[in-house]
Amino acid sequence: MGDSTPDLEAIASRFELPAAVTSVTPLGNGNVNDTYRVETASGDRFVLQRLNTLVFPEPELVMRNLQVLSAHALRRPVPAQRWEVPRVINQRHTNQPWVRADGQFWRLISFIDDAVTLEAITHPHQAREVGRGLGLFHQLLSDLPADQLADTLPGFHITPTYLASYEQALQSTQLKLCGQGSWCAAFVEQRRNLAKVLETAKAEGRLGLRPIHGDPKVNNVMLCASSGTAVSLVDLDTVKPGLVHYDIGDCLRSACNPLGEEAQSQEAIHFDLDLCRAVLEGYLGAARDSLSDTDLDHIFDAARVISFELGLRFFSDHLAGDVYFRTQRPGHNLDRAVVQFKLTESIEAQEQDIRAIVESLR
Ligand code: GN1
Ligand code: MG
Repeated sequence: MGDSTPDLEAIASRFELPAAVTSVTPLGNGNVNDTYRVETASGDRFVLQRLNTLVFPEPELVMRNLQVLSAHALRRPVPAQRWEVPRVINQRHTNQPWVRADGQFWRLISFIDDAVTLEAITHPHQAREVGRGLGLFHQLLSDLPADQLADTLPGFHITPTYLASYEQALQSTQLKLCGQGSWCAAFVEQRRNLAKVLETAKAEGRLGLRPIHGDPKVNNVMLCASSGTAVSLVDLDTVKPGLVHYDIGDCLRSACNPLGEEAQSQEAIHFDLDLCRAVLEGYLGAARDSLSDTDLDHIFDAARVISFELGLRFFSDHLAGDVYFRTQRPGHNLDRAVVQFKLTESIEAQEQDIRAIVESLR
């Protein structure tokens, strides 16, 4: 990322807008990109984002995936209930859906009005809607061939690759492990075999590639401000071919952790079974038709391995000096890793109950 402060209003004004820009203010709290809300004199709102090109080295491909997704959604029948797919806005007088300024990559997308996001879930009703939102998204994309999307982030959610990077980070770190750090290292050591569970199922042909969202955590599901129903999935940078299990696992690890991924009281972290049931009811209610029995067999593994994987990613980044995820304080990524590993432990301790929930919803 460049160090100079960009002129956000000038960048926003280079896109095709209905009226002059009146304000640009920070929006949300993503760990990778920078996001702003743009307001115009006509009262319209948009989302301006600077893509982190260290994470997304080919941002044009990210944009192309977004356009393939929007075009596909437009070809589908209009859903009975409100459901919106964020629209890409082009640069003024061109068909180019991005602006490059000072080596930085910017894009503008439509804003989902009358909708809110949650940082953590406290009630099963919210969990059901978050699950339903992901289910609608998967259902919408279930007839889009995965090869129409580019792989914009090779290795993303390939857990064995993260394990290999972790080993490198562990060997080359300047940090001396003690306390929480030693606990995390021992935690990973005991679970080396877990890392390959989904990749083995893929390699053996038991699970297949489909278009996925890639990052369906709770705060990427927009809920109607008045009714609380899911109306959109946002943050579409990680849309690409993958296993729907990466998404199901990511949604479960995020939605069933009532204390949230930034929790300070790590001893109290737990995976909540009532929320798990609600997420899966919502998800399967919308997407059951697009899943095979084998897909359902791997839901427990998905929740376990994606929680473990995110812990591994945070821990590796801590060891590497916080180069990937944005941090607010020293040790932030280590704390985040502990939260995900505690969540993994809680998932493991409740394996029979989680499998029983999936069975009851088959
Ligand atoms: C990152 O930037 P954000 O918050 O949308 C990350 C996800 C993680 C998430 C954890 C491209 O997403 O994979 O699950 O942080 N995105 C990327 O909060 O690495
Ligand atoms: Mg994201």
